[in-house]
Amino acid sequence: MKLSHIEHIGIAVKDLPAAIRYYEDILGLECYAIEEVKDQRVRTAFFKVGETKIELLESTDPEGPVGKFIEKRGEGVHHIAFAVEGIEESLGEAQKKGVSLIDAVPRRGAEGLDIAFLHPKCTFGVLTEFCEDRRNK
Ligand code: CMX
Repeated sequence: MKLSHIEHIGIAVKDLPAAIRYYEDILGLECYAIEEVKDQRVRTAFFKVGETKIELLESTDPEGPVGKFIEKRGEGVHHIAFAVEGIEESLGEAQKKGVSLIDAVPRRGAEGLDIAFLHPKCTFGVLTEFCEDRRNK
């Protein structure tokens, strides 16, 4: 499997504008994109820190993955996303080695990336995402 870097860290928040203010006013980062991902029932805000991004996630539906996460566990780190080369092969390899996949087939996520999640029960409690940018390929 080829993981090149941490593409982003997803952070669940209750109030997107308030969280954006923290990242901009206190940490001095710039929010460069806000995007609703209907399929995932979230509104996202992105910041760059070197090669890695911070993705803030505000739920648009209490029954969606982030809505349920906040209800159960409160705000905080929701997932870690690794940039991979060959997302299908990486998923296949993880599955062969006994990891349960949430997405057996990649789907389209924020920023037009192909994304897929591994189940946190098999990844030591950290929801893990693979993503691959194939927009210009
Ligand atoms: N990190 C770690 N553990 C998590 C978790 C997370 N983000 N979300 C849920 N869990 C845990 C729960 O705490 C629960 O543990 P216990 O059984 O010990 O209580 C267990 O997983 C099952 O949780 P649940 O509330 O019953 O939730 P579901 O089974 O309905 O769903 C999950 C859990 C991870 C399968 C689901 O959230 C999912 O499919 N996630 C992938 C998609 C996603 O998260 N999208 C949002 C981000 C999109 C984006 O980045 O654009």
